[in-house]
Amino acid sequence: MGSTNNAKEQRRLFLALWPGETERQQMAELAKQVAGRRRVRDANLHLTLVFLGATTPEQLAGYETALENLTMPTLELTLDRYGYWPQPRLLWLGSSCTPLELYELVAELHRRLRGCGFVPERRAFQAHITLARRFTGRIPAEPLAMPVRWRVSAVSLVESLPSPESSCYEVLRCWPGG
Ligand code: 2AM
Repeated sequence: MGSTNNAKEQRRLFLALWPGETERQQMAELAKQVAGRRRVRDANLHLTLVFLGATTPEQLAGYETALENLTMPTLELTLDRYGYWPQPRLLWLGSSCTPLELYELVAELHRRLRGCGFVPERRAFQAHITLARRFTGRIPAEPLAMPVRWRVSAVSLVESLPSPESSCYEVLRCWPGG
């Protein structure tokens, strides 16, 4: 029938800030220090802005149209603290002072996506980079001695692809200018 509700046609997608190599290496080093072998793969480190979930080709086309002409200021994030969420046992890297512009960017993404039927998550956005899942080690209480400074100027559309060990992420395109 060619139905787009066919699960095979759906792709698991999210919008994220995707680190450049320098920041990725710094994040990866921290993950190695605090989480050792339980850490997220280096190549998977990112900051999710909006989780789109299972997406049909039609939804994707709508989202891409909605995000055309997206502009964003250059943001500088200072990643200076660790956090831990006990329920998913998730150890993360974040900022003690998330810039207002980042919240505004997420609100703008929601506004554009709502226009084509996307229903954002109800829980409040909390900027974090997952360093380890199912984490059981010592949770660092002290702030980072050397914060990671991360200048971001683009939003990436990322696909989560299943792989035998953990998900594998592929950047499909970026805004602005992708
Ligand atoms: P997490 O790292 O806090 O688990 C790909 O799964 C990305 O989307 C991850 O960064 C994940 O965040 C994020 N995400 C947000 N909401 C999600 C959801 N409901 N299910 C799965 N991943 C979600």
